[in-house]
Amino acid sequence: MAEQAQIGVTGLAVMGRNLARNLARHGHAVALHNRSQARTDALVAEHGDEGTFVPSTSMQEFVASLERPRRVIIMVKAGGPTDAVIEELAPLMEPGDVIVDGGNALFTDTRRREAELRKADLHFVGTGISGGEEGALHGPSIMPGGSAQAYESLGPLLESIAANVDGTPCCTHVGPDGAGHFVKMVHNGIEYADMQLIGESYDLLRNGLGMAPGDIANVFRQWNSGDLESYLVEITAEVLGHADHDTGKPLVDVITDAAEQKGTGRWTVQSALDLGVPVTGIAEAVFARALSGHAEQRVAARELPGPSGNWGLSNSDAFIADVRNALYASKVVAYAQGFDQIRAGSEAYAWNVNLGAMATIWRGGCIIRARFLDRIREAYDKRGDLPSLLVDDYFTEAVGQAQASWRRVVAGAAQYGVPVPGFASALSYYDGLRAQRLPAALTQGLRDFFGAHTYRRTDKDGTFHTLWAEEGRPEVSTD
Ligand code: NBP
Repeated sequence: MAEQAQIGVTGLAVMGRNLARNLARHGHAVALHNRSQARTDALVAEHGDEGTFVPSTSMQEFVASLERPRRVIIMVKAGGPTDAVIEELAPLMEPGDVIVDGGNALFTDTRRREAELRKADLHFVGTGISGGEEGALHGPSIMPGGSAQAYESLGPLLESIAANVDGTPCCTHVGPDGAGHFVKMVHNGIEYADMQLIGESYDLLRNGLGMAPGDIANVFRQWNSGDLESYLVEITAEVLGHADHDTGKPLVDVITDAAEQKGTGRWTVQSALDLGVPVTGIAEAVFARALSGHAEQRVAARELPGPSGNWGLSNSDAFIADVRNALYASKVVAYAQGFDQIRAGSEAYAWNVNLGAMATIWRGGCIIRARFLDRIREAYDKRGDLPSLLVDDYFTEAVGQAQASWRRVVAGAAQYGVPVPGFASALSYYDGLRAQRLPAALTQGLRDFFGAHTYRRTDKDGTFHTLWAEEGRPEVSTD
């Protein structure tokens, strides 16, 4: 077969199929392959008129249909299937060719695959793609890792199909090897935190104020016109405003209250533990989903004593404003923590990730797209080594203004029995970060007492140990 396709996609389930269509719609000739032929045939039959597709029945035929250097996007189930496809594909490729994994791979797998394929002079580009199936078709946010050389060949193609905000594509070279998948992982972690905080806001308005879902939908609709403007807030209004076709009840009242997870939130927290970055917002969100799924425990605990959750409030406008401010402040904390994790990962793996650029490519196409990402971009553009988003002037002021509301909401939730793990831990993180002195000094004292783990002093250099068992408890220098 003549070499005719500029890029190929193997794996034509929802994501691969839509990505291939997006590429074709942008004028790229796209080679198609799927393990089982039916998906390839269906794509050509249903959408063949959208652009130039070059279908194939085998991997050999697929590779032969690509112009050189070959560019292949793998869009299969992450894990074993990705390895299986690489095993079949790589021997057919030649030095300089580019293999892209667009699935939700664990970044350490991407590092392993990249190192392995580099030995054969193949470029392996682990690429985060966010936006779900709609994003894949109409413009996702794309986070490619891999070599700069691979990006030269691949970048223009990916940028042409990515979402675009103010003339800037939501796609940029993130950094070497696993950087793209790492950033996508943290993106998903932030998505977990954001959804948890939105859920807590809903719960407060529902249980604290006794509002109906349809009325809460209107509140979210209003919030979506200000600082909180974001895809997730927008679709919250849609979900809350939707009535179940069968029963006529609000759909949210018919859906089982046990949230599921595919694992990227958990990966984010596991990585954060390794890196020593306190991503409390993401962790609380992952654990809140886990708690929601523990049906037996929840049934057994339903009669535990405690307040009912109703605050008996008279001024609903003031309360709604408080919840809004608490949501905003907690969101800033969650994003600040996520960006801290990207910086820590970048340092640990020498990726040199530009944090402002990550905020830029998340402004469109992806699930956490939001107006305030512009502010995050500005903050990191102003100061690349910003120690925390919270100390950027804009966010310091915004969170400062939200603070009284935030404290009222968290205190009230504790008093009236509404679970707000996201709001409460975000506020504790904020207070921990700004504390003049932390009880960590006592922790060090205890560690020295029971385990001779030593401590440092505020007034002189070196490490010290108190001889706790000796009379007079003398202190010795351990340097
Ligand atoms: P799935 O994750 O459901 O995977 C189905 C595809 O994998 C099919 O093409 C299937 O081929 C292929 N496949 C499997 Br399963 N095992 C294979 C093997 N051993 N060898 C070759 N092919 C194999 O597809 P998806 O939902 O389109 O997602 C694709 C990737 O994109 C995943 O990694 C996913 O995590 C990621 N992602 C998904 C979303 C989303 O919203 N769905 C968003 C962002 C990223 P077959 O047709 O022959 O069974």
